[in-house]
Amino acid sequence: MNDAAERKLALSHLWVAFIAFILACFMGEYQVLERSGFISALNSPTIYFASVSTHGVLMAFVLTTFFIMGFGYIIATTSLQQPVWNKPLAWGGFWLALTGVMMAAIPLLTGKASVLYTFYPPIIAHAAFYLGATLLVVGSWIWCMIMLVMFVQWKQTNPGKVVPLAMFATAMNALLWLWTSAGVALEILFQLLPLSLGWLDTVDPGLARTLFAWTLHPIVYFWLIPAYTAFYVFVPKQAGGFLFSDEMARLAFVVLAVFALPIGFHHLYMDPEQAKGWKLLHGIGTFVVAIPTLVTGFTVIASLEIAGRLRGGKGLFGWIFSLPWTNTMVLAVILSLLMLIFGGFGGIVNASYAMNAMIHNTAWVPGHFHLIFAGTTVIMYFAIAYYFWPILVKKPLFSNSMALTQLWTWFIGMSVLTTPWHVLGLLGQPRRVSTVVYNNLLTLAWKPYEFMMIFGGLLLLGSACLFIYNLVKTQLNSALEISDQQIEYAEPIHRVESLPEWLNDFTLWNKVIAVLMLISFGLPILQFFFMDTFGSAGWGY
Ligand code: HAS
Ligand code: CU
Repeated sequence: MNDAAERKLALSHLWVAFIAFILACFMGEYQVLERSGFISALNSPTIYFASVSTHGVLMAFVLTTFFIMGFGYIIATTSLQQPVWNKPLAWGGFWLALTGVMMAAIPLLTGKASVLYTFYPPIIAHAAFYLGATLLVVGSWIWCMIMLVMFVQWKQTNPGKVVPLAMFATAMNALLWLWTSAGVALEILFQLLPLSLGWLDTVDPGLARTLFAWTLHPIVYFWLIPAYTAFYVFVPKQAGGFLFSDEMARLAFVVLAVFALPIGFHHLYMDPEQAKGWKLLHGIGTFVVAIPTLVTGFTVIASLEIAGRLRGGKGLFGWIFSLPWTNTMVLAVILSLLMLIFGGFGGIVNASYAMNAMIHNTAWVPGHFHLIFAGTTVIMYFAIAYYFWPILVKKPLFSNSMALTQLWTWFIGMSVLTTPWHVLGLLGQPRRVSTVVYNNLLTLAWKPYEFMMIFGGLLLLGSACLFIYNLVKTQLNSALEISDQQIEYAEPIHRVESLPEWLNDFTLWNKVIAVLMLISFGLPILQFFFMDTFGSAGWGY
């Protein structure tokens, strides 16, 4: 990246993401302390719910959206070798999204939007929260448009050529996000915002939850795709080898996008508003969307094996030890995959209709998503940042060993935090409680696990501080600038000379998504308009 303006654009996005992240980490540690009940001076459900709502919004919406936008600008310019299309518009998207975040922050921090990151009605927040969320989404739509325009422009100037894998995945993610965010946009526009402004007296929470489910599943793949992109396009090269299969990677991204969208009802298995047939249909789709993750695991491990053997590793497992474990990208992918084993296993339990009854709305669920999002996914955000920072600020990384310590402590901290969380869920602890004020044998059995979670949280907080410290020190380093470092993309072991259009373009897939969405959400949403359902008045704010 030689253009200073483009580096500034990417850095600004990434800094907003990481500032949101570090603030949210402090809140996370406060929350485990508060919930444990060990420090009775804290004991304020009001502060707890304001904090947990802000933590969730910062992590799930601000860290992710800004990170993905910054990541996208870097991928698009470096893989396509063309400048960002319409930079003023890109900055417009940035400022719009940031204004949205600031706007939502006021009600969040003053306890007027303690509605958690899923903001299910009938609890209702101050209108500024919904307006802020809307601006954040609209800002991200601008990014989507820029990604898709750059994708199309490149294809027009390079007819018949294969779109670089990194850009294929990023543009796919932009398309996925446009579809994904439509559900929550409809919910906010037609239900939550009018209700919070007093223009409506009641809303149908069943419809709201259905619209939110439209967004809630694919959004997790929107967060995940940059991590998988790094798995495929950076890891093999950093490990000293080749990508096992470029085509397999594309297929994984296609299946992720196409099947992530029509399957939100596994979040509603225990809800009454949808019939069981629809839930079963979405349940089957949920298992289908686990397949690209299995394919990804296979391809990435195969790529690592190629690298390990090229580096002299022998035997069935010897190649693992000859991998460059001191390379941040390689260490991160290993730790990420390890967390994916149990995080993914938890996901399969959740997705199994009958077993969902056992864990739904228990502490198991935050255990699942902290492990697979904050673990598997975010550890790759760190590795990407460590890789990009020297290129963006043109200075060497302040400390590689500190980065390695940070990745290990994040992994250990996340394991120490989420293992007890899963157990607590199985012991029947509900999710989303601020504290337990009564003592009986059941709740007393929760105590040791909550105690462990405080340590997990502390390790994570320390790790997060190391991460930010390393980036700041890198940027403020007065050492000589390095000017020649460029982003290096992995080569596939078999060069791809040409591809069928369906692996090089989205037109077909966009149509397939439209049909699948119509099938899986058409009637389930329409029913609310021809059945008499009860409305519910908003409460809270
Ligand atoms: Fe999930 C709830 C099902 C993946 C995030 N999920 C959530 C929520 C979030 C979330 C945020 O079906 C909470 C929403 C809320 O607040 O209510 N999830 C799944 C399934 C998958 C899955 C089936 N989730 C994710 C990812 C997330 C995420 C990814 C974020 C990034 N999830 C559910 C369900 C619920 C749910 C239900 C609702 C629960 C309820 O009742 O409320 C799958 O995509 C997972 C597939 C993964 C695998 C793992 C394969 C393992 C591999 C590793 C191999 C590594 C090796 C080690 C061998 C099947 C590939 C190699 C080692 C070396 C040294 C080289
Ligand atoms: Cu889901």
